[in-house]
Amino acid sequence: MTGVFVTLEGPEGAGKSTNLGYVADALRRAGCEPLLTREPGGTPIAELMRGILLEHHEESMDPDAELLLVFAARAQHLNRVIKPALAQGRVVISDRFTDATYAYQGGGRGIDAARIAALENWTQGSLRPDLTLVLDVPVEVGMARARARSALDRFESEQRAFFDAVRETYLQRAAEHPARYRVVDASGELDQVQRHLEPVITQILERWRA
Ligand code: T5A
Repeated sequence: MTGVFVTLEGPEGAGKSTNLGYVADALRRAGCEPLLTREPGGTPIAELMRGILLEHHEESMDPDAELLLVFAARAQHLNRVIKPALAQGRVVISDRFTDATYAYQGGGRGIDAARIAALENWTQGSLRPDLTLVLDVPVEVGMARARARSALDRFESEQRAFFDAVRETYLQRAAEHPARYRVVDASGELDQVQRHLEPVITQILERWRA
């Protein structure tokens, strides 16, 4: 793979979608047209799976079913969209990827990380993001933003302990693998957050040109 694979992660309401647009605009100004995508989703079939994952259902979703559906959507997305774009040398920026599975299904639902790692290896082989940007925000700040924006989806309707575990898992993973992760404080005003993104944008461009 000759392209650059970047993922944006963080708890609910961290500002991933907002800042993805900012990063993409900066790359375009530098002559790099990134492929922007998201998980769960990113292809028509994977977006159908996203609907099942995010919508409320009368029946509660079994955590294993949730985990497998996340990876089913990922297999579709990876093989139909991400890998072909990387093979063409493009910068691919995904709004969430497998770190979200460790955070939500692992931290939040309590599924053993080894089971997630087994599915990660099966679905992705050796492919991992080149750079993962974690937008970190306290749970109450992120949830206030999410509530102000729209009705809460199935994940956003979880309890406080779930979100604490999600945030904690992201920070733990970033601390364990500092070479791949950049943690940015996303609790401040947008222009302040975006100033912190400048070194990340430079790093993406350097890798893309290398
Ligand atoms: N999921 C996903 C799993 O459980 N396992 C997995 O493996 C994967 C891949 C969908 C859900 O799926 C789960 C996790 C998620 O719950 P999603 O579509 O990324 O994932 O959904 P959310 O995380 O819910 O994304 P949001 O759209 O809610 O949050 P964003 O993208 O982080 O935030 P954004 O940019 O939309 O901003 C939210 C609001 O805050 C404002 C924005 O204007 C917007 O109104 N805002 C700020 N306001 C003030 N100051 C700032 N600095 C601000 N930044 C943004």
